Amino acid sequence: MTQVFAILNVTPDSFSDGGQFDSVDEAVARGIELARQGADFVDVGGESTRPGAERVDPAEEQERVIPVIRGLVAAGVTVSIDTMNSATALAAAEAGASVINDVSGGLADPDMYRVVAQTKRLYIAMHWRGHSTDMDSLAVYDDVVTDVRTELKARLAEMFVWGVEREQVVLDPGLGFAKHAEHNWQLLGRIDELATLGHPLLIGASRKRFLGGVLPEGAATADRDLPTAVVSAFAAQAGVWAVRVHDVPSTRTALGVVDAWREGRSR
Ligand code: PMM
Repeated sequence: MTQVFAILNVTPDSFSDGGQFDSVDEAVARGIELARQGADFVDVGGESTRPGAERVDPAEEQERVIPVIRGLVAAGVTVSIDTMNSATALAAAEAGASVINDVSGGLADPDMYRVVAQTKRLYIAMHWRGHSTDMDSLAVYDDVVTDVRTELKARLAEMFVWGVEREQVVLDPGLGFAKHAEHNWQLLGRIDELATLGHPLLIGASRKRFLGGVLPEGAATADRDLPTAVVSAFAAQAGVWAVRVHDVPSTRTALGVVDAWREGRSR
């Protein structure tokens, strides 16, 4: 059964839901609602990775996310922390986060693998080539799928040196990170090639710009929830372990279709 990670951005500037939750209570309430809608994990992030976004000081990042994580964990919600800072990952793990979701795959902070090994949390290592400010110039590949696979393999080799266990690691192709639209579609269409690395995979396509390419010109960001849900269904069919989405109900419905299709009946 494909797992659903629901996005809870607690940043003032994130492109799709940022700025909506200006109090801890509201963010916790939203996280609880996401879990009630069927999210298996609520992925809490305090630093925007939107193209061109400025870096956030780790102390400020922790001020944003730690109270929210505590509130969600107290309410029985399974939490993932979306951070590239090892200090934030450690603080989040101590506050009860079960998963460390690192969009830099360990490249942004030389201490990350040590913290992952120490905390023994599940670790999502995403393919990444550089910070948001210079991401576009890094979107150069011979063959995007082969190159992403090779670069993720190098990350795996390095994290194992630091004592991270194989069973801890989930891989993610990093859609939209130093990738143009066609790169994202090729990674999705050939996801089986990344599966050969032998780790569970997570796909984060939700509301990303490349989905606009299948929508009419001028469509709103919220219109991307339909193509997001379709991607969730194809990802599930391809054996992907998890999808990371903004809108949980539409992805739950899509995954319900996949199950019914497979089993010959709905629940
Ligand atoms: N994308 C974003 C943030 N975190 N984490 C993982 N593992 N994979 C992703 O694709 C990913 C991520 C950027 O999107 P957002 O600003 O909508 O959260």
